[in-house]
Amino acid sequence: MALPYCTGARRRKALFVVHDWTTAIFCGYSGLMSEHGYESGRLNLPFVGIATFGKRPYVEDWSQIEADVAVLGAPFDAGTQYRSGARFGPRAVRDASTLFSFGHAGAYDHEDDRVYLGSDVRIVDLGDADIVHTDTVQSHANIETGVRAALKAGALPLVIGGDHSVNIPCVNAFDHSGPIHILQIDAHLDFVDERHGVRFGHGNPMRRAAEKGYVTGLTQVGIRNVSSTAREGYDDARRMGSDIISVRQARGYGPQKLAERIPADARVYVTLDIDAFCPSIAPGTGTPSHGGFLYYDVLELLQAVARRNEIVGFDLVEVAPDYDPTGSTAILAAQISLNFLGFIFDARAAGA
Ligand SMILES: [Mn+2]
Repeated sequence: MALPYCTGARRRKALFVVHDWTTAIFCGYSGLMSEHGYESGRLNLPFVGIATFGKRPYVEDWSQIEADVAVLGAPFDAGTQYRSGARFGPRAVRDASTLFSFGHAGAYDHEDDRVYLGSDVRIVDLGDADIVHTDTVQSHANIETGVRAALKAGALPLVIGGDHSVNIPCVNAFDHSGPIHILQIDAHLDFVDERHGVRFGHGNPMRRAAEKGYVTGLTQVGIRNVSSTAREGYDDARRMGSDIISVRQARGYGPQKLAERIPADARVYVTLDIDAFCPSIAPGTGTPSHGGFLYYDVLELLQAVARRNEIVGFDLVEVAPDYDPTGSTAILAAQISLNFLGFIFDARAAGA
C-alpha cells in the first residue's frame, strides 16, 4: 500500500509499534509477515484517515482507472416507497469498511486457509455519482456513466446504493458486455412494471433487468412476505425466466445446491439488497422484513457462486444509516462486500 506521509521519525515509531501485541493479533500472524507496511509506515488504524472504501485509493478522474475493482457510490434514494435515507448508504458503508482495513496485505481466513484480497487485487474508489435532486433520469444516467467507466477500464464494478433503483443504470451499463444472468438477494421481488407512471423506482429494477435482451435469466433469492410486487408481478417474473426462492426454500437447498440452480456457464451480476438479511442483524434499511437471512446464509451462497460462475458486477443497496443505531447494518454491508470480492478474485486466481 502507498505510504505517502511516512517520515523517518514515524518509521522508527512504527518499527516499535509492530512489536505491540495488539498489532500482532491484527496481523493474523502466520509466520509470513510480508507485504504489509508495519515496519516502514504508519500504523493507520481503522478510525484514522479519510474513509474511502477499504481505505483504497480515490480516483477522481474516471478516464484514468487502473484497477481490478472500481467502487462507486450511488447515493440516490428518491425511488423509495417507504422510509428514505439510503442516500447516506455509501458514506456509512465506506466508513464501516475501514474496520477491515488494518493495512496488512490481505485478510487471512483460517477456515479456508486463504489470504483474500492481497496486494495483487487493486481496488479503487471512484467516489460518488453526481445526484440531481428530484431528477431520477439524470441521477441514474450519472450512475451509468460511472459503471461504464469501470467496465471500460476492465474493472469489476461494485456500486454502493442508494435505493434499489440504482441497479437499473448498473444493468444498463452492461448492454455491450455480452449476456448476463442476475442473482438478486432481497426480501422483495422488485418486479413491478409500472404504477402511476413510475418505472424507475426501487420496486421496478428486476422487471427492467428482465426486459433486457442481454439478461438471460434471474435468480431471485430471499423473497418473502409483503412486497411491492403483486401476484401478477410474480406471474410475469416466472414467465420472463425468473427462479424465485424464499429464505426457507434457500435453507432447504443449502448454499451449494442453491448456487447450482444458476446455469454453470452464466456470467453473473449480483445485486444484494441489505433487506434480504434479518432485521435483527440489519435494521438499518428502509423496508425491513422479518424472516430474513443470517450472515452465513448469504456468505456461503456468494462463495459457492464465485467458485462456479464468472462474476461481472455487484451492487449493494438500501443501507439507510439513520435506522442503524449500532452501525451493525453498515458493518455487515462492508464485511459481506469485502468477503465477496475476496472470493471472486480467489476464484479468478485459481482459474488463471
Ligand atoms: Mn430491493
